[in-house]
Amino acid sequence: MERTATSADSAAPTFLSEALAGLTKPRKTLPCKYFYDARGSQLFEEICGLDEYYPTRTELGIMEEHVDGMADAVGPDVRLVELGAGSGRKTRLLLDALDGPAAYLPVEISQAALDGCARRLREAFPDLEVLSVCADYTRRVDLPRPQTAYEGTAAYFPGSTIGNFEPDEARTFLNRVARLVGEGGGLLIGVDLQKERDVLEDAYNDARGVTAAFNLNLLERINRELDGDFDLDAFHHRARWNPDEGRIEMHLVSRRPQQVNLADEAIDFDEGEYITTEYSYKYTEESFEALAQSAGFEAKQVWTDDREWFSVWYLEA
Ligand code: AVJ
Repeated sequence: MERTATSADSAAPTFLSEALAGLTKPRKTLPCKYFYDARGSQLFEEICGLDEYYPTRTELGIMEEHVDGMADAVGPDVRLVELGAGSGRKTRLLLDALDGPAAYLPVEISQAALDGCARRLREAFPDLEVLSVCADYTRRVDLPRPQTAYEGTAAYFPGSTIGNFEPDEARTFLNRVARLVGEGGGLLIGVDLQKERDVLEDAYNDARGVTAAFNLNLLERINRELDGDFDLDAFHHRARWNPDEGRIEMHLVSRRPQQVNLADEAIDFDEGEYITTEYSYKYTEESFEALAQSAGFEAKQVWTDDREWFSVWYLEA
């Protein structure tokens, strides 16, 4: 069975409106969700395999060691909603361990990524009901009802993508998820932890420059899709740890004074002026538990690796 539900929303902002809004602010920004076109998604997969980029392999290691405990926490016969469609490796581990999940519902804004995810999952779990939902999970999502009877709803949000939200947005988002899964529902979520500066900064400044290419691809995408005229050689990638805010900040720094045209706007850059393209917040166990609680979740269990570099949480609404 193949069905795709789409939450169309005519009031939704577009790439152009969001890019213009960000680039005309006194402190220029671009939303990190636009990193993930075909090339960006490919570069991100490459980042996940880099020596310096510890989060992916650390989270996978935690999953491999503790997935049975996670499956126990989630419980039997759930409707499993994944927020974002990844490469599917962690998801397959989880689905394998879960006791008779009733259905799997990937929620993903990119139709292509969604299709790829659904295809791989159907291949790996031919008996599982897979219901694709093409929607922006940061906004309201209506979930389709599986044909299979289910006990409750659990959400899965791996990869520390929660770190891309600022604290207020993270709280709003988690509260939305709490309402989505309903009282007694759960959220299994991967959260990157604070650690020494060098480890953090190396993870976002890899020696091969893959993260730099990933960051710069955002300008290439604006040129291609929005008819912008960014000179890619006139910007460089930078990532630094801000210990006061507890976040990695990714920037695209202008190498010289320049003007960039986008739609009918001329955007001026000073030398050294930068666009903030991503925040990646890192939590402590205490700060994440407090955040979860403030969003209407109770932290039921947390799993970490030996070095306590990454954490996976089971939260209950
Ligand atoms: C895993 C998507 C949250 O913040 O680490 C990787 C993306 N950015 N390298 C992260 C990312 C630069 C990322 N997320």
